[in-house]
Amino acid sequence: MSCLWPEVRALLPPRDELLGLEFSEQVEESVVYVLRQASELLYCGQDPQRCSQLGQTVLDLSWERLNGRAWREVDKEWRRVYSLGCLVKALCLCREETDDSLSQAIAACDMGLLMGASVLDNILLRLVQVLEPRQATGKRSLHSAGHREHTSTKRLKACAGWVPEIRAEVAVPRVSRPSLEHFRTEYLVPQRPVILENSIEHWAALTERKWSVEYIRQVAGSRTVPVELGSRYTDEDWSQSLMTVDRFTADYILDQSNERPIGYLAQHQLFEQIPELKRDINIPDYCCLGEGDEDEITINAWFGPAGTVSPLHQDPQQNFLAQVMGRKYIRLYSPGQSERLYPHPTQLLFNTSQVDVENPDLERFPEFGSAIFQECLLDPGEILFIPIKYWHHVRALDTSFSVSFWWH
Ligand SMILES: O=C(O)CCC(=O)C(=O)O
Repeated sequence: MSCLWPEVRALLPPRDELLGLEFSEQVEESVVYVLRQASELLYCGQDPQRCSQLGQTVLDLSWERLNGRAWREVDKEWRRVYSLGCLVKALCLCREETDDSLSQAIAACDMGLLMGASVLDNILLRLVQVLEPRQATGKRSLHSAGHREHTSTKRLKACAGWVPEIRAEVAVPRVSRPSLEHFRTEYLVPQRPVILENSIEHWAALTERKWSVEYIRQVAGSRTVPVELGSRYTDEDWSQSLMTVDRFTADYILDQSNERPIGYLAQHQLFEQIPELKRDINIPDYCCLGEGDEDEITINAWFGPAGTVSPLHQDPQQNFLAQVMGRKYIRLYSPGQSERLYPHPTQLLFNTSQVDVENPDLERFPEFGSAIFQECLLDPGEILFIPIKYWHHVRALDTSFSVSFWWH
């Protein structure tokens, strides 16, 4: 294969002065100085080791700023600095051109994409797109997926294989490819949940590039993503960790042992980070009935093994939950039932019920027994419409990939 560096170099501005290393006074001059030194070395190609050290210094300093306060309070300038540090690191690794250094360079880009701000016309994403095809896919075997570092002790629940029977009286209604008007008047305006059948069967994710664990590994195996560890986010030992998709699938999905822990790739940035997956799905046409613009729609990925649970909670937007792989069991309660659902009293979890829907403690939560609900099994190719603030509890019955669209 041809030498990598010229291809990588072509992504960069022709001269280092064009890197845009000007920042507001939020960023200390000393950090900018280190960044400038690193970029000079990068452009003249001298002393790669020193360049890499300087890049690491920028990363360490900006990482502190990113993590020292609540996420929304982090200044965007520091996120730019972090992304540029990731860029320097990735570029130094590209010079080495070994399999290992390429994986590390992709990981550095992903860290910038996840934690930083977009710089230089999304250069980190463009760089990944150059590096990805260079990776020897065959070498990314399950064994190289990395060792386990997780600390979660939650194991797969013994109820694997459980498929609930849905009684007709409580089943969510189904409709096959309704017209926009029919959906609007019958479901959107009265805010009634419904399963839309035959509405996404044309998606590439369900046809020519049919999603499977193997396919996801092929497309995204070397990418670093955040994974939720533990059975549900309300549990005390629940945590989050960053790992490659290869490692996630190896340790949390493909591992057949009883010791397999629970991990969930539940992410709203995945499709921005990995456009190769986004091209396989489409925004449902019904979203045009909302008031917001298309670019205001949040697209979330939910990829995990059988047994992942999203505990009963509500969201402030309309939701189309589209099932691509595997089945899910979903229980729904209207916002009118809120008092019987015992939302957590804390600000952080006020949108989440304290009740474990599948094993309710009726002594602590007596009203829950009389709450009215609907439920369904969602199959691949189906979309569930969840109106604004409708409470939903979701359990994956199989290895599952769902895509949800939050819109208004
Ligand atoms: O699929 C899941 O586990 C949860 C989906 C969800 O909560 C949502 O789309 O808002």
